[in-house]
Amino acid sequence: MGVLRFILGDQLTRSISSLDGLDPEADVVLMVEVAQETTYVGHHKQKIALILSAMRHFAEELRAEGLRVDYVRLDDPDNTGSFGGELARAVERWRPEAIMVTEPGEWRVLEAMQDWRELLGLPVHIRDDARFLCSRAAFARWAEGRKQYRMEFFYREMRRSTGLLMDGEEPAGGQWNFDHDNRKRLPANVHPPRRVRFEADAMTREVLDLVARRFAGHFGDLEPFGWPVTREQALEALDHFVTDALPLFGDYQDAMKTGEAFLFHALLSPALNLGLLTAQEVCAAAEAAWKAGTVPLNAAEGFIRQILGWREYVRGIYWLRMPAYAQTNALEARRNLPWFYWSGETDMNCLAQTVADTRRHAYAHHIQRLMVTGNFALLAGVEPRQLEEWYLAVYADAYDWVELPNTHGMVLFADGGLLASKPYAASGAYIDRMSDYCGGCRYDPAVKSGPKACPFNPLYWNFLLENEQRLARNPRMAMPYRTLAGMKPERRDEIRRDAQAVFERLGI
Ligand code: FAD
Ligand code: DLZ
Ligand code: SF4
Repeated sequence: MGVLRFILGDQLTRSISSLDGLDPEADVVLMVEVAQETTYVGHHKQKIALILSAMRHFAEELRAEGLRVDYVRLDDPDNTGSFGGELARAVERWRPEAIMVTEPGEWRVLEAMQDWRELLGLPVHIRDDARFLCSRAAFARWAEGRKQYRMEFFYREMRRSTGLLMDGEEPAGGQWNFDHDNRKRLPANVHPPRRVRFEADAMTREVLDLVARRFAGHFGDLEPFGWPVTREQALEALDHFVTDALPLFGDYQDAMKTGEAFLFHALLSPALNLGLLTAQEVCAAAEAAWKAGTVPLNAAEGFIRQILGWREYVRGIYWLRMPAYAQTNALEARRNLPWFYWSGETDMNCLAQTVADTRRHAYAHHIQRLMVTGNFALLAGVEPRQLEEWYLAVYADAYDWVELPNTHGMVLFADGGLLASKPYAASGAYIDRMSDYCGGCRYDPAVKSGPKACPFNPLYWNFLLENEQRLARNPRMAMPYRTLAGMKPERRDEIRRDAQAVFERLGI
């Protein structure tokens, strides 16, 4: 035969580079469900179901097109459980002249790929992943010679190079960024739209049964399961988002509300990261809606920045800095991850709600991830590796290339400020301003110490105290450190005692 074209579970795009030049007569497409990938972290049940169902649907689409697809299921009795093992078996079956694969989204898998040539005894061609708007090489050129990599500057370059939301050389509306308009609390009379969720067809049903049997001990609820598992469904989800939610996306981007996990967010990251949608088409859809006058500029810009800016930027940082990136621990954080991240059992209402949303949907929106679970772990000094494992496991959209920079850099400042110019540390007042969580909490965000005090308050000041040597000279931290400098030694001791009491209660 010809070439064995190996497609990984998050490469479900017809135009994936590993299929370029495919000869339908001679070549075979290989896809494998393997235990190593389903268990290298304890993925949320919905995440496993999503990936396996989307893989099976994609394989069917390729077959319907007349391609030869060799698909290995997880419960195949001869399944060896690893990419390498399944490739070796497929080479025995097909005797190809070479393997063609698109580079993976994880350093771990890329490292394993380097051994495949020797393992399999034939050429292994690794092609670039062309699904991103900024190639790894272009990002490296942008980063060269810079001391700090600021997303805002990268984003402007990307706006210029793609022409998205540009008016000639100038940004549309005369501003690059409308963040200032995008920090509203959700008023009681504004109701988020009903979201499109997709019924499981027979193929998804079979996968749901498999996951229920095989991964019963994994985190999270398996059902209701409503994620798009085909490109057709993902396009419907995109259309629904642009029509029903995008117009208010900007205004309420940072808001949080009890019982409203989705608000005006896109819910598109699982489909995007699997390859069911491209970044280019999603940005183009938002821009087109703005041009048609159905979406205001602050919403279109706020949304496009997340994808054209943040998504591309974190991917660039990941490949530029791995594997050393994951090893840093700039704030020397060593505490254990509190157990409630897995159990959801905590009397801190914001955390209980966020973990509950996460368990139920394998989803929480960005501000919940950054300012609730992320912020708490930052303030508590949780060891980066433990928090990273949690984020990688619990969200349907989580892959190392995007999860790691967000957790390690944006949330934990473990890279010492490569990605963010200051830690996103906040006390209970921020959560109170942006949500209704505090109203239903036994703690009070306005109380600074004692049994009613919101635990975020002593932890916030304790974080500043613990990191005084490392952070006090950061100009963006000048204000809180001035306040700290004005505190009496007795107040500092009280903060340390209150924070210690929180750690003891949590057993960390
Ligand atoms: P929206 O809020 O509607 O945003 C639109 C799109 O922008 C998203 O679909 C996503 O593709 C992109 N986007 C937004 N913010 C980011 C960002 N910071 N980095 C990369 N892309 C972004 N996103 C993932 O896709 N996978 C992850 O594993 C992941 N882990 C995260 C971990 C932490 C600690 C934090 C703070 C953020 C993480 N994010 C991750 C980013 C962001 O929270 C999710 O992309 C977003 O919540 C997905 O939901 P949505 O599609 O409704 O997004
Ligand atoms: C995440 C995941 C899971 C749960 N299962 C599989 C699988 O069985 N087969 C597969 O090809 N990919 C799976 N994936 C996605 C891979 O982990 C992902 O492709 C790599 O981590 C590279 O990003
Ligand atoms: Fe969270 Fe504190 Fe508000 Fe309770 S009072 S919900 S712990 S921020």
